[in-house]
Amino acid sequence: MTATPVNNTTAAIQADDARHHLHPFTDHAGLAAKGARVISSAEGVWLTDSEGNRLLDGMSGLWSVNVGYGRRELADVAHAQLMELPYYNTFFQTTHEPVARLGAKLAEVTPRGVDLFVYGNSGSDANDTIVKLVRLFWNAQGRPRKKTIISRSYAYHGVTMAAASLSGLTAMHPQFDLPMPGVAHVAGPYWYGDGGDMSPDAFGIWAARQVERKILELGAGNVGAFIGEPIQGAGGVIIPPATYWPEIQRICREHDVLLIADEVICGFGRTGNWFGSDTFGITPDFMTMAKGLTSSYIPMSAVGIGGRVKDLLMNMGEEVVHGYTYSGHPVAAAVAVRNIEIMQEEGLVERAGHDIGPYLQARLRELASHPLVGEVRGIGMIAAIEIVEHKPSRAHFDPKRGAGMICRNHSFANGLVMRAVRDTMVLAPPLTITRAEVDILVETAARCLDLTQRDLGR
Ligand code: PXG
Repeated sequence: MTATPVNNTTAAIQADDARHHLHPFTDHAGLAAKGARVISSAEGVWLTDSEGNRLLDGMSGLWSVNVGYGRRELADVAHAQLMELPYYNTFFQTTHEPVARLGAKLAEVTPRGVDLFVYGNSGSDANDTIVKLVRLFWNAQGRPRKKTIISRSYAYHGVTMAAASLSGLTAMHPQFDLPMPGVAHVAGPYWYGDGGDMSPDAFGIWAARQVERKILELGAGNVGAFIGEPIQGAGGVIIPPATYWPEIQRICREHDVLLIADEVICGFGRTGNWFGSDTFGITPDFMTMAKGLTSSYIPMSAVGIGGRVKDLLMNMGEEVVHGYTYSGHPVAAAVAVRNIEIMQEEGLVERAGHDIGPYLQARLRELASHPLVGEVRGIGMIAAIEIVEHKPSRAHFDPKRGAGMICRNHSFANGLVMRAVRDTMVLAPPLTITRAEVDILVETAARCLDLTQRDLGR
């Protein structure tokens, strides 16, 4: 018997995909008409598509393949674990070695005090877990009204009901009757876009005080937690002024509000330290981790818990009625442990903080003199290039002109994956990128800015 031949031409893959696959955040008819780009393989920082084109992945997949593609050790560890114990649950007073080792490994790298972990499969479900634990915590304190969670504009916390509610990208709400009750949003610390005449430091204090104003408006007795990404990633790599996080920390302490640091993008070396909380001096009660936890080789998320919430959970004397079939999946846990070990063995976090990160940032700053570039910002291995029409006033182009999308399209056509958030080009390459590859990235970005300028007729 001969096997049915597989039609794996680009067109055949695109046709199957268009017929049966509803993509995330995608206009289905529009994509079906033009066909999705098919990515076939990857090595290091390079993707190869089904037509044989090579692309430098300036986004690490989705801010997440921190150790780069093609790591045989991660495949080997997954294979070995699949053979040894592909699955067992952690519900009925059982555990297994990979999940136990992962907790110990994570505790080595998370900020001091954060050393209790709950596992899931995505950043979204991890944030939902946190929302439930905030409720559990305040219920256990006999303060059942202290439940509202304050989030910010430009925030991205995921797409499940609670996580989408926490997200501050307002397009995520109307289709789904969100946000759900118990979530309030305030302005995010986007100085370049919203800071007007204020200095960055003054704006940082102003933005933090929006949180305090909201707490006072709702009553501190009704506010359970504040959630923030140390740097807002999907919202456009918004780096808060230096004054912001210390003031947030003070406000949370003063009003007895739990602090949630969503480290899904910032975690695992992205900002040049293990966590964004280290970079900004944040002491979180909860940390959301996903993406870089396994460098996305396999889905996994973790919630890190410290302080009084940890003390409560460790000593409740009753069941915490929560958990997924795949909580602490052994294969994912084994990959996560090895991924963190690789980062430690190769000093990738130090490299992001002190070597390749500063090099990337310095080279990108050269683009600041480009006529279209209002600001280049970034730290470690995360960066943004903000396209503006008028530099002195920081005025953007009319969104209808799609400046960011034009630049993004040139970028893909020129062999670089660089994303557009509104008119801000965002970058987050693997922590393993070489200097020569950074040079290619920056030179391609410069060329794409020129082409964008030409298309905009400037
Ligand atoms: N928190 C943060 C800070 C994130 O960036 C999530 C939570 C949700 O994780 P999951 O695993 O449920 O997707 C994210 C995810 C983009 C983009 O366009 C960013 C994310 C996801 C999809 C697209 O930049 N971040």
